[in-house]
Amino acid sequence: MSADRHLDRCAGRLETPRDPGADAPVRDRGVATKTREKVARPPKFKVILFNDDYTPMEFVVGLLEQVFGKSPAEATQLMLQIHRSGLGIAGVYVLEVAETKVVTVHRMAEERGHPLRAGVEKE
Ligand code: TYC
Repeated sequence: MSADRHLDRCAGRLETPRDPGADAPVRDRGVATKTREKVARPPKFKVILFNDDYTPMEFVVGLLEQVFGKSPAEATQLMLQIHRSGLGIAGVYVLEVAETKVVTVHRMAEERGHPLRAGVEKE
């Protein structure tokens, strides 16, 4: 398969476009040009959770389940990894979602009087 056909497949394009005019070469004084839609991949951001000495383990596990969609087993393993190593990645998202997760973590922790901190880092 040619590289172009491969890219078309990856972009989810039909092999035979319904509207042949849309992807057809535009001829301009003998020079054929082809416009190709770019596949936009927005940058992703890690939500980092930091260890501290006071936030209860059960609270962190519950938060990882509720806010980051982890299973109870995943949440427990990740909490222990953060507890032992100092920090861990709770999830990877586009910037707006990552920032919202951090705000949610801080709000939930503050409501309970826990010092838990989270941050965003570009992948
Ligand atoms: N170190 C905390 C404790 O011993 C538990 C903890 C885990 C806190 C992960 C924060 O991100 C954290 N109670």
